[in-house]
Amino acid sequence: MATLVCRSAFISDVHLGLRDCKAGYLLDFLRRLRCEQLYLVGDIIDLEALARKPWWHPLHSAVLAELLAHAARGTRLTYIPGNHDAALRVLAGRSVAGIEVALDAVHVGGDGRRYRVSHGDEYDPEGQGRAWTRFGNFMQNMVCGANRHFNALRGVFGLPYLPLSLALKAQSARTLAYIRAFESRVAAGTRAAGCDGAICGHIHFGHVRVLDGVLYLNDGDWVEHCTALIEHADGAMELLHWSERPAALGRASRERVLPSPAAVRAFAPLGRHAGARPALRPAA
Ligand SMILES: [Mn+2]
Repeated sequence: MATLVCRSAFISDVHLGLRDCKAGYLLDFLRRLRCEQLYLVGDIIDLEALARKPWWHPLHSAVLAELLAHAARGTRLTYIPGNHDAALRVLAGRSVAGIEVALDAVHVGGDGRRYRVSHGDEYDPEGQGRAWTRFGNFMQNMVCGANRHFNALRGVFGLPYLPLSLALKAQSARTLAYIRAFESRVAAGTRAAGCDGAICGHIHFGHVRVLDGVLYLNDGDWVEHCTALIEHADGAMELLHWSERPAALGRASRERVLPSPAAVRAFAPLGRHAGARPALRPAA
């Protein structure tokens, strides 16, 4: 089994306990991953959904077991709860089964860059956050339902998993406006905090970009897009899509941030960037 060796890795918005969590793909990613530090950037267990409608799958238990196995092997694990697992914030400052729980963290990259790591819901303004949640729930039901049928059909024909909502999100002006505004608020907050970059999740839209002089790195989600952010030994950051066909979606190095051709196709707004570079393969 090919392993993916890196310095650190960031995943968020796994939503264990939600039917649409892509636990199988995440399990494959975690079993191949070998890193020094693994950050769980919020919404890992969807306590909100579980309170509404209790549902669980053995694969979701397997994901938890694999995370504990990482901790047992010596990987440093940091769990930063999000808004769907906010109840776990009371454990901040404690170590649970070898996993450090924190409200946020500062990650120092291999190249010396300082990143503020947080789930990202703190950048949702009160009113807009609620409107987004309502709209998000509507989208969630619509898109995840359609996504499930779409990919079940693709599976019948032997085609690999393809997140349907990427295309839909890129088509929705309202969604894109929300994403852009969120990214701007994160960038402003990061600059004010004196960090070189932000690493977050929350909006289920993985993205690597320079914004107002800081790096905006969103690790995406495992409900639809199956993306993770990994850091190479030299500090380069890379957003990966992980299903039957793993692909690099974007990469940030010390000098510049450039999207891969896959990202240009998948994330329409990135198409403005010139000089896309070839996709990078995960370490074999
Ligand atoms: Mn969230």
